[in-house]
Amino acid sequence: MAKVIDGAALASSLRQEYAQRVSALTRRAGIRPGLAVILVGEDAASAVYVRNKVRACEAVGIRSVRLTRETSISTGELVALIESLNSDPEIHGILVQLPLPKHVDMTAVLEAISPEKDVDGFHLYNVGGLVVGKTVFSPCTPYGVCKLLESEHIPVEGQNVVVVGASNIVGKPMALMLMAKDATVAICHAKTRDLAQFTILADILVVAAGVPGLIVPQMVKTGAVVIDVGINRLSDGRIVGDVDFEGVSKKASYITPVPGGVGPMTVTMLLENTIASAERHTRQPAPVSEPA
Ligand code: L34
Repeated sequence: MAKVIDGAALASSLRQEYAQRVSALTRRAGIRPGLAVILVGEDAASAVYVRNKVRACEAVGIRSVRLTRETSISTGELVALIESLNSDPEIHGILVQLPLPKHVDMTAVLEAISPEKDVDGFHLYNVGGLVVGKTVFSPCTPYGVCKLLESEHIPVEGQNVVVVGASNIVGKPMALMLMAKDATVAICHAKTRDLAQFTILADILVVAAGVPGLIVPQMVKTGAVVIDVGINRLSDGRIVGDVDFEGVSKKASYITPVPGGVGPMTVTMLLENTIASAERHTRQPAPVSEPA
């Protein structure tokens, strides 16, 4: 039976550390990290995620500003809102919750965010940084997955990693981050023929496809580490990932649950990025050691 990786527990222990980092920053530099979260429209899942983010900010002492806008907002109006946040010295992080309504030019919106405040890591500058290994802000979901692997001391170097899903939010940055740790990475997606032929080779299988029940035990190597990034709401109200948790648990060595796995870590990495942004803003590195 696989060990279930408790993302909620790791998230809460990291948040205790972050609360101390926030109070140290306030003591040392008189700065309180500030995050602006922009939520457009009525997407129910987005509303839940944003609520979780705002609550998590409160719990560690980050000031959060939740800006909700109607679905009808134009690209220009969103860009103007972002520009005002770019020049607000009390805001260290700006996040536009995705997905945006179809009529909004997402690329234009993401490029409007100052790269120094882009705590999601979605601006082209930060995407490029990730590609060449000079990351400023790591995208929160794949960053959270890396922290989960580290916390369990799961080696990545030289391992076969298969990422299922090639989105800009999860799949692509995930592949880059694990490549940077010297894994052998394959990315599969909706057009991949015979998915099982790839997944069966994975020592570490990261699934972010948004298809409930996509990964069944026959597709998983015995002893594999299975990270389920999917969050699907079934018609009966249940929330499940992309992996047949019951079945795959019997074959894997580690598995993440949904909920309580990657989701809470996504939120937690946003806190870390926001604090790091505020720390950078002071341009004063923390003292390496206390004077005797
Ligand atoms: N800009 N858009 C932007 N940044 C992001 O990092 C996200 N993502 C994804 C969707 N859009 C985004 C999130 O915030 C997914 N995501 C996210 C955030 C929080 C949780 C899941 C996904 C989360 O809190 N999950 C809980 C359960 C939540 C529930 O009840 O539905 C969990 O335990 O998995």
